[in-house]
Amino acid sequence: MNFNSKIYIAGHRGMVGSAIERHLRKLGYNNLTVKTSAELDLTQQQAVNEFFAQEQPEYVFLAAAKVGGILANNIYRADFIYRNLMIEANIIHAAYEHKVNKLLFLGSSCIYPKMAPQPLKEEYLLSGYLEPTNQPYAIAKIAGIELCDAYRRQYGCNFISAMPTNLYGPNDNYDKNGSHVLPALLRKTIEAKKAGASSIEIWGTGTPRREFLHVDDLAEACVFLMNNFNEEGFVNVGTGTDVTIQTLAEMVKEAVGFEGNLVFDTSKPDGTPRKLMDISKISNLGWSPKISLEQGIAATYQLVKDMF
Ligand code: GFB
Repeated sequence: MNFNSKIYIAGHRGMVGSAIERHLRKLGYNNLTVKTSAELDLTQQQAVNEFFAQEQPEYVFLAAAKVGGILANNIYRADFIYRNLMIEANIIHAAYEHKVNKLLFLGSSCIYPKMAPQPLKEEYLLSGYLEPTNQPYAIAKIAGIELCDAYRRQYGCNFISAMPTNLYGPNDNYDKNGSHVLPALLRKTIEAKKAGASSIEIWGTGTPRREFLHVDDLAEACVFLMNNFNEEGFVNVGTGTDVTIQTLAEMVKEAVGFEGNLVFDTSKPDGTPRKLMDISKISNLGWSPKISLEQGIAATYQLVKDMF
């Protein structure tokens, strides 16, 4: 990419897309094209084709997706597979038809088998059964990787894929049932502190381990990969370290200054026991994350502390 390249960010209102837009603008890439979902419904093939025909983007960051936490994935199973398949198939095919120079597709660490060895190496994809709570979403994201690789092999398109670990940061979703664990715990803890409550509820047993990456680090990694990676397959993007959900809850308590107890609701699912990325591939390419989990939680707390 150069600073004049025409860049389309699909999903620029979401947490990932908005972070990519902020990062690109900060670096000096200003020829950006974006559309809200009201202006362009990415599940509609004809509308997507017309948009590509008119705008002729040279580079595409495919950050548009239907996403959510463990409960949303488990309940809205049809929406998660249908919307994600449609969005990625429409954009990837239009990018091929309209001769986009390069496209970056974003997936998720839930593409890996539930019981894959840890840390998760890229080669473990499709080596076992998936976690049932997010299988529809995971299968859609695996299809996205395969689309990129298939268009590369058959048509020579330079389409690449990045698989981020669990993300958090500005523009996250704080919906009580739909959100991921980190924003959910921030909200619950802030509300409990304000209400003078004696405890907060944690879903599951607190023993699953998760890795958390600040979305600004992911945005930097995406631009790095767009400029430095041109191969089939995909690249993990994470921090290489994880914590238990209980430890995360304690870190959030500390950041918020809440002194109550943690109460575990074991009627809620734990999901995958552990999801830790092996980040040697992206490290060897020359990128590593900068924002520690402590710093990231503190910064996110400052952003949202008056929201609830
Ligand atoms: O972040 P989360 O919803 O998604 O949940 P996954 C992570 C862990 O935190 C699970 C526990 O063990 C939850 O049971 N948890 C504890 C909570 N309290 C809460 C809470 O209040 N809210 C939430 N949401 N969780 C998702 C996938 O899996 O991760 C997606 O479903 C995607 O497909 C995404 O891959 C990154 O890490 O389990």
